[in-house]
Amino acid sequence: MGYRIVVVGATGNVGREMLAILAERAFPIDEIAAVASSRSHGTEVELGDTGKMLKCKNIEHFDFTGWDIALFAAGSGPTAEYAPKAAAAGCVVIDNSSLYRMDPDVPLIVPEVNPEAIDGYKKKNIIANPNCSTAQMVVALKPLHDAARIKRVVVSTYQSVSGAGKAGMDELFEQSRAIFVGDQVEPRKFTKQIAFNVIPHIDVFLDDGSTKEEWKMVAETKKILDPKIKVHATCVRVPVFVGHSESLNIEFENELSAEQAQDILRESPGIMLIDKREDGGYITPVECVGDYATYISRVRDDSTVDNGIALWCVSDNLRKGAALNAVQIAELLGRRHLKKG
Ligand code: 11C
Repeated sequence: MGYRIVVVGATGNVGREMLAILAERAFPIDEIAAVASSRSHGTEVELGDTGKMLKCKNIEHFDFTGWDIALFAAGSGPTAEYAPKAAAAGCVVIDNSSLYRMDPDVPLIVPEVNPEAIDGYKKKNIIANPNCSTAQMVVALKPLHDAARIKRVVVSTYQSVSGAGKAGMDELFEQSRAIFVGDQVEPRKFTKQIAFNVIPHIDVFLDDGSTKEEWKMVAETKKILDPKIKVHATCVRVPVFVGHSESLNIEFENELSAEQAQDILRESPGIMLIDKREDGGYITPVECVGDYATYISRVRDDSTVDNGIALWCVSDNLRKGAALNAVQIAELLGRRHLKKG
């Protein structure tokens, strides 16, 4: 016996990955519904590469009664309208938007990091999925925090355009083509030219000069891992289609050498250590596309602080940063609370 699953936002980048990952991981499904906005009503999406086509239902008329779990990848606006209706109908919502992440009554879960926090989901029947750049970072930080207590993290991100949705991917493609053929480049989705450039700005600016993306990395890390950890983030958009990269400097309360950190990371859940200290002995974003792992490379001592290391962390932002983490939450929910069969 399996679950009745709804994917909301099934035609978007993340919704399609959710369908792919449910199929890849053979999630026990009795029935699945692809749901989207009225614009996409009737559009067909495939359940991974199973050949099974799903005709999108219109969210405005969808009744969540009797469905077990809804994976929402619909953005904050539609989520605000429909997630409470789904939750009230008894369907557990796993939401990829930022809407509920900091709600004290909604657990914010990365299964490798804080699985036990899922037990609080019944207050609202909603579980939040973190921002992609936070998810991969906390997977890397968790085993190191357990070993030596992290005091402070300084992170710079190199985030792919798929984080900004299909429009971001189209803009990188179109601008690259335009530059090759000598056409004018017009920024639309991004504030400046993204092709052959980098932009130190993701999401809106806040009063202190940081951006909301940077704030999310700080606030979400505290909620998921430990409120005592200090994080300073600089988030940068780079001309990469899929895969977010991060450069981390981590300061610990206790001693931890780069070599000890490598040994810990090699054995930790969700992590692949590729760190050969030679030409090409590290991971780049194009190599992580379609994978589940958070890859770690370039682990080295940071001699500017008493107990510090630096490392490079890369993951598929549409997978561990979004769809995979959501499906892993559904699996965890099934194991701990919604047992079937
Ligand atoms: C980006 N991290 O790369 C963003 C996308 O809060 O879920 C995801 C935004 C979020 O643009």
